[in-house]
Amino acid sequence: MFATTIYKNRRAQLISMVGQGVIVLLGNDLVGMNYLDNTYPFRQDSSFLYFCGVNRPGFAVLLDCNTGEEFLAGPEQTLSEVIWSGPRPSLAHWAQKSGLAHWGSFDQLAHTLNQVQATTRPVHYLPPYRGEHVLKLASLLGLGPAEVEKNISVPLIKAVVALRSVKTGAEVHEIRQAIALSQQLYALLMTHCQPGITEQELYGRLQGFVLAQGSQEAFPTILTRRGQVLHNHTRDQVLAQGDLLLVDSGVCSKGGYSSDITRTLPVSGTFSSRQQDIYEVVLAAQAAGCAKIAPGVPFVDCHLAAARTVTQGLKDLGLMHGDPDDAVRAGAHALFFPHGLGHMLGLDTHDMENLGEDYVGYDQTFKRSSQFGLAGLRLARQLQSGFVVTVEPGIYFIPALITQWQAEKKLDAFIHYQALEDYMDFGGIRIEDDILVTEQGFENLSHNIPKNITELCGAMGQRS
Ligand SMILES: [Mn+2]
Repeated sequence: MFATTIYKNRRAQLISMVGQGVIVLLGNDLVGMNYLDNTYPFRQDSSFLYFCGVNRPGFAVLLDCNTGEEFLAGPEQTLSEVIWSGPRPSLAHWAQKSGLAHWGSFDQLAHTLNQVQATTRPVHYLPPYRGEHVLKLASLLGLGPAEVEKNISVPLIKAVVALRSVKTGAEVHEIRQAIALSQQLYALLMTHCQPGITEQELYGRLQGFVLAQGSQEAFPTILTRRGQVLHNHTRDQVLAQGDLLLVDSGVCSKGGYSSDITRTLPVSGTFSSRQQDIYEVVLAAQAAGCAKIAPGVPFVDCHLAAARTVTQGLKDLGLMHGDPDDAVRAGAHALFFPHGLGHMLGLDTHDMENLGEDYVGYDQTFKRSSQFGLAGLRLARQLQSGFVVTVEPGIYFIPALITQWQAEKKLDAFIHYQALEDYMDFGGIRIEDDILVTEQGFENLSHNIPKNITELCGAMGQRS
């Protein structure tokens, strides 16, 4: 947990931004896998963690924007729980740690909410992303589940996004801690990635490391020789000479902040010349996307700079043709780079995505495009100092997509379909780093994780 004053200040800002009514923030509960006592690993709701710091299941907080009163609702441990789970800190302990003056039961919380509902004062809550949250809100507010979804508070969403988007030094420190673990993790993977090992065994080594460090995966790891499947979670392949292994993974810091790193490794220890050509284009696209990063720059411009570099690079290799600017405007690069350049990073890997991607990444100035590829861009709006974003271009050869576009002769003024026939078994390459936006421009927080070809192959050359 951070110092108590940090949580008090965050809540005071939130209360003043929302202005009137009451705010309810729900923490997460334990969720049963196949019966109630057999639970998934606990993960606290990130907004609750941000404003209260309590990393335990079963809590909620009520903030009164008119009076400034704050109330923590949560469980008091029963004797049976002490017997089965051991003694835990009390509700009063958590309230004090978090700087909350009042605490009590959910019944008291419901009673206060009912009193507010009898007036014209609004009750603000965030979009529930778990069924349990919908039911809890429905019960607390006397609403049906469908009404709960309809009455989410846009002013609260906007205030939370404004606060959580800009990371303080203490938050950036947490992200650096997560990245430091990722750095060790990739060093380990580079040591063990070799022909004959299975994806599953490498993943087991990854998980073993993460658990031994007392950390958690920040999201389900992608570890695959079929990198063209963007979110491939199967791990049933054996790595072979000449394969590329794409690993997109993140871990949590002690405070719950995330890293999000992708590296693409040559299983043989060196790239073939064809792999090296494509790899260099992705690397150049990442550099082009990063080079633009500074406060005031719309992130969509970084995305388009990377897309243009992908296009120019593929043109130089004879896979695209025509004017690169026209090609990017038409969206031709999206055949190879069908996703956005990156997203916000913080307590969540896709930070605050549960609040609505358009509230996080777009605003009145930047509306989401409907063009294939650009439509997947999670962050378009102007960057601010203190944002942490990922920059993760890729080039993929997706046979199903190429085949369909080719059949439609789609954008064939820009795409050399015949030359692509040799690339149907290429796979995919993505390179991802975590970038802090600074007053001067940017800092690559994960620059120590090898990615240029000499460093990467050097690190893989150390294999036992
Ligand atoms: Mn990412």
